Amino acid sequence: MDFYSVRMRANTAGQHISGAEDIVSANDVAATCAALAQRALDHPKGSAENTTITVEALKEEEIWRVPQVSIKNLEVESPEHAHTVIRALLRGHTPHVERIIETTFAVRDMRGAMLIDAAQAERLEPDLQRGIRVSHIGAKLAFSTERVGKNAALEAVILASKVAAHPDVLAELCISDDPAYTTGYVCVAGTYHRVPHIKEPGSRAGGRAFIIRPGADVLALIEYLESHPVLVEVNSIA
Ligand code: PML
Ligand code: MG
Repeated sequence: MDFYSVRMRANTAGQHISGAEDIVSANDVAATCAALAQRALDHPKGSAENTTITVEALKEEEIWRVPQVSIKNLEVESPEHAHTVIRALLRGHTPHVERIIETTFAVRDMRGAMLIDAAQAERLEPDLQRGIRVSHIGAKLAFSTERVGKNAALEAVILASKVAAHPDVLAELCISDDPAYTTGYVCVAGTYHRVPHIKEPGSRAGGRAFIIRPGADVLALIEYLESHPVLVEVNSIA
């Protein structure tokens, strides 16, 4: 069967509005393009002025299939409590937990994620403002026509599953940059820990940090995250 990576990016006057993608079979390309185009028009940040949709043929044998991470919903009462929980989850993977948490809360408006070396807490992305954009990812059901609406949690689980499948990624910490979305997550050892109240409502803080195994081949990792096609076998996001 032929598969295609279908990716949408939308902006207004150069400001990023929306981005989404899937990997689908030839029969679903047209419907996926239509759904993604509509999504850019209906975005709560305002109808996008410019939408670009890319359709790229993939070789079936180059697509990796990875399992979905399992999900654990944590009971967290406040941002202070969230900090304690994040610290406990990341301890054991890096001696620089505090610095990594601080950095992840400090960044603003990055398009992609930070790569942070676990041993030194140094940033490894070639472009520190852009970061690394995880792409060429799909789950067949995620952005199908029945699911035109944005589902932040489902999309985050799919992205985290691609990231976690790489052996050089030890952990991921994510705080949504959406001021109204106050649930974040820590993904470690194949489990996506949902962390409610990770920040105060209205806060513009937010970014993603991937904590990287010391000695990793960073260029190969970036190539995997940005360009290697991965289909996530989604089972449940409950
Ligand atoms: C984002 O805004 O891209 C991050 C969304 C985090 C979703 C966390 C969850 O609800 O599971
Ligand atoms: Mg976002």
